[in-house]
Amino acid sequence: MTRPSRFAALIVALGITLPLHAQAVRHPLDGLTAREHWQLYEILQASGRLDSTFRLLYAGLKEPPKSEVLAWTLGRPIRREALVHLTQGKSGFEAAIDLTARRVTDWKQVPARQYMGSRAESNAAGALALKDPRVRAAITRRGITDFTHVSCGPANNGYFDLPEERDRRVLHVTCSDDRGRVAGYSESIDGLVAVVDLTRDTVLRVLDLPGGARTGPVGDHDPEGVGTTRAPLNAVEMVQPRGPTYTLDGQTVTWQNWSFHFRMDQRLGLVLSQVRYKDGDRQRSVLYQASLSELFVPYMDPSDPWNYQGYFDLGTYPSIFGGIASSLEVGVECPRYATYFHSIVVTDKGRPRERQRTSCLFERNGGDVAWRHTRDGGTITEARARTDLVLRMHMNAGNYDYLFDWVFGQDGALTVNLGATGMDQVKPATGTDADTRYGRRIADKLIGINHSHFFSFRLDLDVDGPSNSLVVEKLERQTLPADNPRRSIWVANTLTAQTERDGQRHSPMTAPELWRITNTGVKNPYGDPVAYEIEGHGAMSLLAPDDYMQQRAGFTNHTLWVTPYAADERFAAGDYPTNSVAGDGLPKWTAANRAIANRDIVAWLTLGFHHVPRPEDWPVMPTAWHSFAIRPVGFFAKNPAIDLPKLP
Ligand SMILES: [Cu+2]
Repeated sequence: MTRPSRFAALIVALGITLPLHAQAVRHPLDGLTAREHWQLYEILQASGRLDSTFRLLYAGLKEPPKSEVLAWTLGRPIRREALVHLTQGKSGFEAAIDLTARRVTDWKQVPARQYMGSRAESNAAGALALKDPRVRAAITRRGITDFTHVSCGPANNGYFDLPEERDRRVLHVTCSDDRGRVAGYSESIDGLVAVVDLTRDTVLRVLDLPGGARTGPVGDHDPEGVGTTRAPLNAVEMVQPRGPTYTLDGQTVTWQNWSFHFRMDQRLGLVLSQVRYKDGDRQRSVLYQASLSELFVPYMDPSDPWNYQGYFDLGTYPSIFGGIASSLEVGVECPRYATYFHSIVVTDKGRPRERQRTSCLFERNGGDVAWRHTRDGGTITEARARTDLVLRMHMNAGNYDYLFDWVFGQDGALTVNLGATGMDQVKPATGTDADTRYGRRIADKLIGINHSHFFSFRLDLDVDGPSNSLVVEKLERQTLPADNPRRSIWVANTLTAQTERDGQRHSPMTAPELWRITNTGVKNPYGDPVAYEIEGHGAMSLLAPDDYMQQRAGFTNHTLWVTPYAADERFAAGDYPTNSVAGDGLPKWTAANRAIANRDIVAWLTLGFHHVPRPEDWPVMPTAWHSFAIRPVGFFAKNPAIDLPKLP
């Protein structure tokens, strides 16, 4: 190993930033470069399909076929294609573009009400509501006479397949008053909803609920308004004076025995591909690909507009958020010595816009132990310090902020830590018992509404190759014969999932299960098939099966799903979850109950949690962590971290 120069060390100590999009394409799964964004724009324009009303909502890499990527080696030609979502007039479209052949290869209309959201649409819906005399009268009745700072916008993308909604873009719009505010969300004008049909540019109805009186200022979210801050700590800082131990080749990272490729997608965020582990002389495949697939947040208040609030954040908001990844603050959200990566998002007329520092990569030694043992009566301790490699992204999803850490361990485990912070959605208190039926008092005159968060992670595990199976180990009680002093033990009963229905799993506390993705064609030294286990904070919906909102987020029916690999099955709630019909995505694909044993399979993990807000969640929530991991099970012959060196 060569020691980095003093100059290199200095650069690293201060943190470096790399614009992913300015680099030449080096790998078939690299994200679109800025130049490629302009290419797709030119190709779309030349196709004659655009009129002056077009608005691009998403542009990203259309991945080459998996077989092609697996067969690709450095120096061979790279197929480059793009996928674009756009609106034009009152319709949404999805286009596939071959950047090399310079032509549009696919152009299809998105179901009329299901295209992604855009700021322009939100503004249009808000403007329609705000000029409606019924809305203005209702606002005036609440004592607001200065409309200068009143604004309206869609609160949700709920859809119940009601006659007024079918084939129409119908949004429930609420209004707020920004007057006197410094930061954060404006005061909601409670009990007032305009149901807007953007297909016909009309306000269908105005709901002005009794008791929906203005209840006064709701407090601010300006951190400066918090008052005095406590004395700062003496500095505690991680440093890595000799620079990182990982190497970067384009967007491919090599660290310890791990290697992987990553890119930033405007809709999915971080997409990790070709995750491998070097085991002696062998480069062993663990994952072909892993990423978030969808995020769903349903609220639990029966009154309009709350009953419409069920957010599919990835499917609806990539354009409104300007890409789901937000900029990271150096030294606060990642260590100063991290490598920071810029990425780009498409703006509505096709121009690529750089978002700075949307991901970061760093090694972390948090003072933790990889393994230790004390023997000989405590006189001899063998211990090794643990270092992780962290790839991080923060997502700003309106009021919420989510942190995603992909953590590579020296023990062969890959852990995803998911932090939820940001702000609760609130409504003004009424002072009646109803306040705490659907939420909790979390600040003066404020109710935080109950809700759930569900994340679907798409995990295309290829454990020592694509041909894998799901093996379920059910931990079950075994009663023992009378001649044994014990009455019972538990045993792991093994089931190999044959079809998708076998692959739909839950793991309640009372009937725990372990889920292993195994390769029966590759045995470890002890004669057992190699495997990686998926374990984590699974959660399931508490909603009724005939609740339409639940049916639109059918991926929350199960903690684990396993499907045969299909290139066009990427989004757990369907390609177009905005105002979608029931059952799209995983429930639809798995209805055929396809075979999943000994073939290329994809695991879908639903991570989730239910949230009853508390005063400590206001004005900004402390970060709450949930996680899952994939861990080797018989993949290695022994603890792969046993060779960690002693610190000098
Ligand atoms: Cu929450």
